[in-house]
Amino acid sequence: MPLQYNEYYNEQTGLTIGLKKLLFSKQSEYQLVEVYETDTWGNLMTIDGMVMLSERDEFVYHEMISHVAMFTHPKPERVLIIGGGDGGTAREVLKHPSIQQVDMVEIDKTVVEASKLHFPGVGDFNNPKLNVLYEDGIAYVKNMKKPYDVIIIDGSDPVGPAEGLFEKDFYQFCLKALTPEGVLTAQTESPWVESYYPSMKKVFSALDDLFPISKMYLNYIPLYPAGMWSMACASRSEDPLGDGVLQRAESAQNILSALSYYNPDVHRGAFALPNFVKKIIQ
Ligand code: SPD
Repeated sequence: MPLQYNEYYNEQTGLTIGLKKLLFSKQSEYQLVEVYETDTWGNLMTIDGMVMLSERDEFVYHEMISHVAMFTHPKPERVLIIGGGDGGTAREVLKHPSIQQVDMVEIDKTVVEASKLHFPGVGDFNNPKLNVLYEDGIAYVKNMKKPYDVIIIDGSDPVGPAEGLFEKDFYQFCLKALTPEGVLTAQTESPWVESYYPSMKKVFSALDDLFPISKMYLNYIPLYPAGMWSMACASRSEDPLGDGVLQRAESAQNILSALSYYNPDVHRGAFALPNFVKKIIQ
């Protein structure tokens, strides 16, 4: 086994992580799921050679994809997570006392298996409010029976099984699957990696057409390509930058005190976009 993990996002340019050993490797029906012990980042999960999470930096992604949506909705009770098999997003959502049910629809059981074995601090899989379904998320949203207050798209990159999560049809189904005050967040790749631009443009133009409110926001994840990561927040009525949203967040000290990245200032600031990023989705 090489002593380094390399993820190239442009020719020979990429990310290098020092490895200690390979802990898990399984080619599922859908993808290759691997877990390594690293020299700096704790355990690291990759899917088809792309970093999904490390123990040390996972809090950024999971807090930002969850709490922006959860505080934007006035009282989120039912949440749907598409993907999210490592359990980190569900863990954050379940911190909100208004929650009654979280349905996590993960296509690949192997991701959950790897997380339970090697990321014990990430998932909250024994929480009785969490219902894990091993199904295709796109088909699930299309045939949704009862609408959700929040939908979080915690998928992989736009290659392989996650490709459909960047298509307009999918977001049309999501819109229909949301309650009138419903809010959606999704991971939308790095603004520094040009090969992602077509997917980013597709998602933001779909959200813009379909939802009354849609915005990009940013966060900083050291192990994702180029470190700067974008997410989308689309909403049927609440503006994620509305006063009510930030007040709700301010007053939830019981949740905030246990977080490592998200706070109301970060929430507000995350929506400030550099000009080159605005241009990608204009
Ligand atoms: N290139 C990284 C994209 C990863 C998005 N999903 C990560 C899963 C974490 N729950």
